[in-house]
Amino acid sequence: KSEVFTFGETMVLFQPEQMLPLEYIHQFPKKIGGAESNVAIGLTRLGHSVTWFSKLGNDPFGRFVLKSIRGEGVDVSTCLLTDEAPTGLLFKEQLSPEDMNVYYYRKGSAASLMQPEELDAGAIAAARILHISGITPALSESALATVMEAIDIAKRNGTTIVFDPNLRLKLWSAEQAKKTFNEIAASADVILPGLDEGQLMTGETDVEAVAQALADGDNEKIIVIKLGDKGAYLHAGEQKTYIEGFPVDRIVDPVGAGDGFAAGVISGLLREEPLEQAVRRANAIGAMVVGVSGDIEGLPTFEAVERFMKPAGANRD
Ligand code: KDG
Repeated sequence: KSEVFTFGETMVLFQPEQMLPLEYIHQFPKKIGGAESNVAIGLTRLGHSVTWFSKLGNDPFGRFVLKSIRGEGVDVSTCLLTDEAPTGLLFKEQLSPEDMNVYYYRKGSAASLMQPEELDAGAIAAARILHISGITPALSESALATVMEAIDIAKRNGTTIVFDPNLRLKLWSAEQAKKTFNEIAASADVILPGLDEGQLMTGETDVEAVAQALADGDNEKIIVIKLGDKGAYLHAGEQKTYIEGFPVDRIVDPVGAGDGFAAGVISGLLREEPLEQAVRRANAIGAMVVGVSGDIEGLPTFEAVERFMKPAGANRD
């Protein structure tokens, strides 16, 4: 059984190599993109065992997604291929380094048909961590029910729940997201929002007030607010501290940094490291991911991130 269980939708990602409006792009390298599989792959690179579940179309794209994730060492043995609906697709359009648009072709996709009873309850019960992203509940009523079922199973079996809101306003309204995020957050042990997501969830503006509101008086809850290149703010009981980010020379592709960050925090929890160290590594992974094109290509191995975190010159013997 794996240390971590996660599930969601992974799409075939068509990512042009040029910064141009999509109507002028004629060639699309074919990759994969999905927040939860990005986290799963990030974790396998860091040396952990992960099970990822999804429902994919029984089509060439579904088989490509499945083989790619399996090839990264993630356990995909409980995934389902269905003839009922196609695999979702995603196009990225980059107009400047920081300005990335995404176009989804995923409505009614195979993943949106996932059902609570399709989850491997035994794998969630046996895992140390269940990772949930706020994208899955936006896919459909049955996907939302699947998220709630996974949370129930984790709660009954003492599996730690890590929640990354991952707000996607192309999938649902801010009001719908706010309601569901707060429902999930109430059950989560660890919450990893961006500042904008934390603000939406709590109605607070200030970083520290957002964290305080998310913890909601629960001293056991760990809140880590992502602050982009400024790093992150950690709030865990009495521990309240800003943890500085790492400088990024050149942003190539900002998508996927949050997933790398989540993998860093989860890895630290599995290694039972001090939280500050886990968040520092998460910051480092986020900085490494944005320097590389594609969602997963920049995710480092444990050794690579350790090297990256050393001050310049420190790795010379
Ligand atoms: O976090 C990166 C994801 O946004 C990307 O991989 C695509 O899963 C995706 C989504 O639903 O936006």
